[in-house]
Amino acid sequence: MNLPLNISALSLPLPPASPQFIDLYRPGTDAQAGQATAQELTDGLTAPAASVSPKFFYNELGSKLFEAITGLEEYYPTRTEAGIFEAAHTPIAATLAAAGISRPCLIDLGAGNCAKAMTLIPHLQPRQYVPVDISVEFLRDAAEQVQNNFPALDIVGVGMDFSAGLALPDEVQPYDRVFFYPGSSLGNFHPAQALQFLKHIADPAQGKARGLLMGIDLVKDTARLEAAYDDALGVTGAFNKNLLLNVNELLASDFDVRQWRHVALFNAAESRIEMHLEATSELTVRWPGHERLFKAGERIHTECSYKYTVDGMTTLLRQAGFKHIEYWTDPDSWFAVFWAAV
Ligand code: AVI
Repeated sequence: MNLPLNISALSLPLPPASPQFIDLYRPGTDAQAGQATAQELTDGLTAPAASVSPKFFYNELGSKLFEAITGLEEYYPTRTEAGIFEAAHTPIAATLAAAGISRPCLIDLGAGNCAKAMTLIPHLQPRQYVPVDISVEFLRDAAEQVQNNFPALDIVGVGMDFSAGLALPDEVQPYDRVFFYPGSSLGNFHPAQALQFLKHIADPAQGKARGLLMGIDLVKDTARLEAAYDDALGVTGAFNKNLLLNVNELLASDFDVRQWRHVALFNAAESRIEMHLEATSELTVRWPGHERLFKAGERIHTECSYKYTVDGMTTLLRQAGFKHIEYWTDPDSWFAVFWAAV
């Protein structure tokens, strides 16, 4: 029997291809990676001044809580940076073009929900988009979203901890690489580590970069800075405490989030916001082979968020070896977007 040919069905647009995805971050499933993570966490938790790296904020719930933070009234960085990109996308694209980069391979470090890159993609017209994040499942969904929005775009999602190195898989194009590092995430490194990281990007033998497009939060009044990290709704407090749930998962520890208080303060001498978790009473935390007693009021340092001046960041970029530096700011000079060419 001849079936009637459905012409309209044949002319429907094809669904977008799925992005490629390469997962290089497996602390929960890969025994060796799991051991290294457990050791790193144990070292921090048993140090006289306890600390946990801020990278442990970003399990799936942590990424969602961070996404919520970016929408808070008090958290000005995200919308201020978005305003700069909105106002300056033409000069930014022209600056890349002047450097001979017309269709970059855009490598989005700490891509999260990829929202920032999605606003830039129409203007920068990347040949390939490479979102990179430690929060693997969250990134997988975000990369799908980007593909839905840009069906023809070549996307290679990479799940990895890039604080440990920038060795990208072979699927990432080796030419015209532009590293995109928005959101002032560089501020979460100590300045010496930030310099190392920038040197790494500026070294063509390492990341094969042509340049770096980066957002940096600038020094401003203490009250505004502290409100951004201690919002009235308590979302940042939940984000901070969720780190303990992630540690429980990775280390099989028994932190009880109800016993901890969120603390955020601006350390002016170091030009950084510090986030801590403070024990509300004396308590003991246990995990396989270890335990730690915390006195009431004792803290775990969970994050530094350094705030730079334009001059300070320009100096750091030059020290790292970048040759040509430009920047754009908002009208209040709260935030800056830097272009640094290799
Ligand atoms: C990802 N990073 C740049 C954020 C910051 O502002 O340092 C993380 C954050 N911590 C608390 N709120 C947001």
